[in-house]
Parts: sequence; structure tokens; C-alpha cells
Amino acid sequence: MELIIIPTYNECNNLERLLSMIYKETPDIHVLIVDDNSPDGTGELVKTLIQKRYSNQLFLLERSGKQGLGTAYIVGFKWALKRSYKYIFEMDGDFSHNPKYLKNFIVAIKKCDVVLGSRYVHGGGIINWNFFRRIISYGGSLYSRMFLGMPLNDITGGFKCFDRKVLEQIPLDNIQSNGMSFQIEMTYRAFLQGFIVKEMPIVFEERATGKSKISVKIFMEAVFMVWKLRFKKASFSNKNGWKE
Ligand SMILES: Nc1nc2c(ncn2[C@@H]2O[C@H](COP(=O)(O)OP(=O)(O)O)[C@@H](O)[C@H]2O)c(=O)[nH]1
Ligand SMILES: [Mg+2]
Repeated sequence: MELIIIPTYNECNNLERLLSMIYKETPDIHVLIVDDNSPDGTGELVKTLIQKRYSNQLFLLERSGKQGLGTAYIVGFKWALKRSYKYIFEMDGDFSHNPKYLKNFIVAIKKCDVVLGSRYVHGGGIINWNFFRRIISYGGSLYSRMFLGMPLNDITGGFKCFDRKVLEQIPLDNIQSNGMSFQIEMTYRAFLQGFIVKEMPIVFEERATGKSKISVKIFMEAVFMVWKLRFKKASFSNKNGWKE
């Protein structure tokens, strides 16, 4: 059984239509929304949708305030591991990650341990990003690839799928990153544990409505985190993870 985790902060205008697209593509899939008390009422919308339409397939975890994407995924992963999901997705709630790719992921994950939706392989791409965003993203992947020695092209993306055994092996309480580098850290830890990570082309589309939450702080966290990950490598490739 598959679960998609979608962290949300002010995605009221996107979520209802996104969910209907997801269930159209993959009718049996389960979705967990992790909402940080969005001021626009995203949490309320999800509660209504659970009541009225998707009672057995849609779930909501609510946190009291905006605490970042990384920790939202961590609580989502823990929720998933307490249940019997075999494949666990990360996905944005703003249409950047097109649900039409879900089926391809489900085929691909059966032959490996982690599937990354990749913008930088043949067939992948980006629509509607300015030059600056492209440089940050592509540069970030190149930089991580070089420093961390991972033979992957898109390391900063957030549309991905894990086999549950990967999440069982990664010490979730020791994850250091919360912003953009969360994606890098999760993949790096899976890679160091010897799991097979494959890339699958996706075309990423910039959100049409709502605001991106990326900031200079999130970007700088990523720049320094790659160094930190690199030099902590020895201590966290063992199963006990990485303790400060
Ligand atoms: N729960 C939660 N979700 C967040 C937070 N920050 C971003 N998100 C969600 O994470 C996804 C990606 O965020 P977005 O701002 O679009 O990042 P970008 O695509 O890198 O510009 C969206 O679904 C956001 O609503 C947060 O602090 N908490
Ligand atoms: Mg986005």
C-alpha cells in the first residue's frame, strides 16, 4: 500500500484540486497532510474533505505553527511506519509535482529502494522558474553531488518515493536539516546505508498560486549542511546514526 505525505502551509487554493487529481491517477492511494496551522484554513479544508469525500484515504496531522518542511516529513514518516505502508512518497502541495508521475514512481520503486523525481535527467525539466531559482537548484545539486560523491543529478528535489525499509533504517530523530537540505540529507543517508537510489524524469512546474517559502536562510542552511554532512559521514553511516 502507498502513502503520499504532503506538508502544507497555506495551500488552501491548491489542495482540493490537487487531491482530486491524485485520486484520479491512483484511486487506492492514501494521502497524509501535515499542516502547520495554516492561516488560510488549509487544515479546516482537509477536515471537511475527510468528512465529505475521502474518509478512508485522507488523513491529517496538525501542528501548532510553522515548523519547517523537514520536521513535517519526519512526523509524517513516523506516522507511516506505525502503519503498514510499503511505499512512502514526498510531494509538494502546490502542483509543482504533477500527479501524473505517480504511476511511474510505483513501477520504478519496485526495482530499487528510493526513487527521485529528477529534473536534470533526459526527459525531465522545469517550467516557469527564473534564472536565479534555476541556478540555486542546479548549482545545489551539482555542489552536493561533488562534495558528497553521489552519482545523482537532482539531489535537491522533493518529489520522491521511499521503500519503508529505508525509512526504518534511517535514524529519523537524528536528521539535522529542516529546509532545502532536508532533501539532500535524506538521500545521502539512504545512499550511505547502501540503498539503491534511482532517478526518474519529471517536469517540475512552478506554483501558479500561493507563495514559495524558500528564503535566504533556507538556502544558507543547505550550503553549510552539505559540508557538515560530508565531514560527519563516518559517524553516521553506522546504524546508530549521528549524534552531536
Ligand atoms: N507543514 C509545513 N509545510 C510547509 C512548510 N514550508 C513549506 N511547506 C510546504 O511544502 C511544500 C513546498 O514548499 P514551497 O514553499 O512550495 O517550496 P518550493 O517549492 O521550494 O518553493 C508546499 O506544499 C508547502 O506548503 C512548513 O514550514 N510546514
Ligand atoms: Mg513549491
